[in-house]
Amino acid sequence: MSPEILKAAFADNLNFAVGRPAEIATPEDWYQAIAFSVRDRIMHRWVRQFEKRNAPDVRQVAYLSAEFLPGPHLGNSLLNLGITDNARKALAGQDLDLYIGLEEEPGLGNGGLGRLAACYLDSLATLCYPATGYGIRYEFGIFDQSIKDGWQVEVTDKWLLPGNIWEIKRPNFAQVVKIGGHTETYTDEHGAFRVRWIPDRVVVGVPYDTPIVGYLSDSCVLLRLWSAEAAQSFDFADFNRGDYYGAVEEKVFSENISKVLYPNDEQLEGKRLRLEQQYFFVACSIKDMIRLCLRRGSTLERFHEMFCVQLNDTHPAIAVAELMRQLVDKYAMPWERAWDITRRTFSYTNHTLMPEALEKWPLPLFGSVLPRHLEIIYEINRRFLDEVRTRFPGDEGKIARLSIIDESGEKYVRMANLAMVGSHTVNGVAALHSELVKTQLFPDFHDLDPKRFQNVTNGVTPRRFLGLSNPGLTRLIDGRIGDSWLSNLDRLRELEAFAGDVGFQQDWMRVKLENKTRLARIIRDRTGVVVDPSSLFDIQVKRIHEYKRQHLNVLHIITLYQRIKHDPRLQITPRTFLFGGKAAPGYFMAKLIIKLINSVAETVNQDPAVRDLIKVVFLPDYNVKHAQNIYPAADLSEQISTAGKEASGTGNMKLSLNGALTIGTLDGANVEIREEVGAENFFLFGLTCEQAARLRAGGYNPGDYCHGDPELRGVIELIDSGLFSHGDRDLFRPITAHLLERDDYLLMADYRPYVNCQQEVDHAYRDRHHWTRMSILNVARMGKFSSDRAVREYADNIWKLKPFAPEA
Ligand code: GFP
Repeated sequence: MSPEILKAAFADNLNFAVGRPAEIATPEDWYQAIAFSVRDRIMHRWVRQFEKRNAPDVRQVAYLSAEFLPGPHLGNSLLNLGITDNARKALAGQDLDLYIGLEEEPGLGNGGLGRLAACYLDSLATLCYPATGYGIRYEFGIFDQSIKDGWQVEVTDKWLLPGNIWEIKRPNFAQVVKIGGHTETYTDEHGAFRVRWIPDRVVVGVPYDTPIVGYLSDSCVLLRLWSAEAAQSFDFADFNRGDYYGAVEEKVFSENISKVLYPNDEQLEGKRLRLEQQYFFVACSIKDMIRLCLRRGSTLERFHEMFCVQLNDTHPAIAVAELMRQLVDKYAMPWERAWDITRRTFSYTNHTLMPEALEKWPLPLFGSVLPRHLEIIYEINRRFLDEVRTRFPGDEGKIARLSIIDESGEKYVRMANLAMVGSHTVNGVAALHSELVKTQLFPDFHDLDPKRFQNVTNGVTPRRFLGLSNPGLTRLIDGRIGDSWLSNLDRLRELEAFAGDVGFQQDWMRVKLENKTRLARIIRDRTGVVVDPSSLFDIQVKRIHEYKRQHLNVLHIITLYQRIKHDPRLQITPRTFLFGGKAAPGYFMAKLIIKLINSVAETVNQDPAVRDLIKVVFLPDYNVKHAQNIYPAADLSEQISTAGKEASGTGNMKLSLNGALTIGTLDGANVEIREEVGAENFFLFGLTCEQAARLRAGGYNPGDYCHGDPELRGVIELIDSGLFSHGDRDLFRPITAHLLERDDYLLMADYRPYVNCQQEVDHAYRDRHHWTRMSILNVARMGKFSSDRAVREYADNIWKLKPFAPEA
């Protein structure tokens, strides 16, 4: 598409869609005009493929996810359409990057899980798989984070306020969803015994569609997000009676369902609205699929041939019972047939081993929101447990563990068990994690049917996370191996040949320095802290959680601080420690860790004795947009979770793909990253998963580690002395006391190996040529971690899905 055509499109859209004369158009107006023009081109592709996508023999994947974190669309869509350069030319002299930067991102996810879903949509589109991502159009996404006096403050994310150009409302495909009430039995006209659900209320789900265009593929997939509306915006009966407030109440009540994204790590028990949210989007999505299936002239007997449905964690697991309800209650299918179709339709991805993240709903709550589903779940469970009993007679323990209903105390519905029973395949998200899913999480299900378990190691899209966010490195790589690697990441291997090339190394270092300089400017503008771009950029960006161990990183920083204070002539490699990440609003320890980071930063950054050898920065409001500036600037990637706790990680992949070396434990996908890049190009430390388990089993006493290590003791004492808290000795006591007394995440045991490993990093960074060689090799060997590879594995091994050829 030539610059001239784009120029005309921008002018047209400024005129007709935005309605502003060019002479007085603001940057926001220009952003809109460009976004509309890009959307037009995406729509053109979308419409052109309509026939192909909807052909009766085309099988589709529906990716059901309560979270999608796509990041801003404009820059990525320009890249994927291959028109960024021409758009720049068309804007002759105007700053495209400024306009791109104005876009609010849809923060419709907490972190890894939602971002993974967005990467998969990018790859599904790029590889021309027919796919729809189904989710919730939260009016308020994940909160914006600001920092006041070192503490996290949550601010409502009003991402829809400026309008959202990328979505199209489709009221004609709206669905009605029932909630609450009771069930009753009746006999139908054929004399068959049937059940119907009489709800307390109904809400309407209205879909908003965002087509996602693939990279140079001409193909699109759809992100269809449901928004809740009242069945009638006004209750006219109430209104006519003069009860205005009563009339709008129903509207407010209904719209609440898609109002806000729940942050992770909060107590969910009793969160009725969250269960309603999950059911709401699942019910709308299943009905939408049924509509499409019937529209294509198929019968529901073939539902599982037309759709494969991926459950992204347990949030959409209620889909199993909902499809059964539709098939049995509404379409009068015999139970056995309906169950066979259901089992062939669903597959389930597990993303966490953390017990508190495995969803379960108190039975009374569940029954009051979804009375019919509870009955269906009882029936699924009864039949399932009968089978188990015949295979393991008398093993009541096994039966209790496998049951969808937890009856060990207060009764719960276990959503993971429902997902397991109702799916043909379950997968973990990294090799180690998938093993732990078999052996620790679901050993009884594994005994029952080992063939059902698979692994699909996560992947990330190289388009957004290298092509878009690191144009300097992209150009450098293109210059050596051509540009086809962006859709065939294995081709990065060809860079190995240049790893020792001094000229290439210098270019590599130059690009890294440019990226660090740019980030240093952002840091200064956003926090006021001045950092030196030539220092080692040591980066930990991810949700704040004790298992991710940001506080282990802090212990190392304080260790260095202590050493510098003790020895005024000490020489160490200058470092900038950068943190980013949100803590769940109700997660006290995570919020205290943020305060600790900021407090240490305040002390260390201002102490002249430190001689600027270390700087500590907490960059507020970590999100996709900021991540895109951070990854390219990283020298060192902190992946230091307690082994066995991080299912996979994807930040580890993005950082390494941008040339950062990893310091990490043998956890999640770190294990595979290390295998790929080579042990000599990875800084490994810490307990393995087995060692951690043995240590715990043998009676772990964290205090012993502290008492036996004077340096560690000094660090803890320094925190407790009030040095970082203006004399307040109690402020951080919950952290230090927990470390000394319980230390669930084994920081004390891993402290010394970590600090020693950091010393190796310090030495290694001094040999810049060798470091750069390792950095090049890291990038060259990251091919495996493309989301294209992951999506192909899902398509081949789980979904049995074929790509379709888009129109030329
Ligand atoms: C979760 C897991 C991560 C994993 C992602 C995607 O992330 O280890 O990489 O899912 O599979 F914890 P969060 O949503 O919890 O960030």
